[in-house]
Amino acid sequence: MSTAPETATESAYCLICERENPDAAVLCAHCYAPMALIHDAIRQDREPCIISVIGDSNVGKTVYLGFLLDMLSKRAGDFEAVPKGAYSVNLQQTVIGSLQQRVFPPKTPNEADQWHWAYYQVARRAKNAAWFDLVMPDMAGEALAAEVESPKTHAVIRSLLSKTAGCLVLVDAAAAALGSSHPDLFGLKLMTYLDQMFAQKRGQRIYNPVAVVLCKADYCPQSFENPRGFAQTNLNRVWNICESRFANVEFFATSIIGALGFSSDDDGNVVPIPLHGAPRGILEPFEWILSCLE
Ligand SMILES: Nc1nc2c(ncn2[C@@H]2O[C@H](COP(=O)(O)OP(=O)(O)O)[C@@H](O)[C@H]2O)c(=O)[nH]1
Ligand SMILES: [Mg+2]
Ligand SMILES: [Zn+2]
Repeated sequence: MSTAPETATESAYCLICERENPDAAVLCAHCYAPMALIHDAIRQDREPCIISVIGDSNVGKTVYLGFLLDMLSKRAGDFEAVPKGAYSVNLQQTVIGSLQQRVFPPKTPNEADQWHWAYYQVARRAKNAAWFDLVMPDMAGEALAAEVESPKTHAVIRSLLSKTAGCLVLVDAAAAALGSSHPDLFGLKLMTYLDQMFAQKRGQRIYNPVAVVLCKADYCPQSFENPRGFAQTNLNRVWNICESRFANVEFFATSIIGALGFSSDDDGNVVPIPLHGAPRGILEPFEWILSCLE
């Protein structure tokens, strides 16, 4: 954990990129991460415990995060969640607001300064329960893809993941079920990248909890019954690297849509219309990660 040197009473060091910022800054001027992460952890005298969400472009990260945050802030599953700053509520608002209008939320921009860094402090509603820092930069998949292809293009992603205690890896189960090898191959790249980031000693398996989340499971309901079996069949490369390198991995199916309709936009492209929201399997991966870290 980075702490400010004794002399610097008027500056603080960003937890993610470790660069200096004025003490009063709300967002880091360099990587736009929430500065409350460092201030609150120091004030509460505890180590930050970061959980992050990653996945390819278009797998459903924004939608998933929006629903997870909304459920947490409504105290679902006996959690207590405190949003830190208006920017944390924005993501949730965009997602829930869009779906009420029966459209999917707009795509996340690629520039780091337009990412939604959502920061929630989460704890179970029990006496003396530990607090967790749910820090989720709703990053564009392209940025992640660029970093995974050639490490250090997006240093922020690297430093975030190196400080991450647990990770949710989202994969497009609908595309995988249709026979596309892309979700499996991209997932394999992500897992390889995580393997390098988390490795303590060469050859040792990774103990950080990793939840592989099978998104858009409404397209392939069989994944709800048996997520592990689904992954082994349709995401075999991911399954294999998990078996050989990750000691703490679990598979979950997720969907936020009860029924889809289809329409076409002005250019004649088919666009899916979410007719009604029916979130399923949203909290489970998150709960599982917490139970591993507690
Ligand atoms: N059927 C279905 N489609 C989804 C679901 N979640 C996301 N999608 C689709 O995936 C697209 C991309 O979602 P988004 O969250 O923006 O992906 P991101 O690029 O990973 O942030 C949406 O526009 C929807 O068309 C889901 O649970 N079910
Ligand atoms: Mg997005
Ligand atoms: Zn920073």
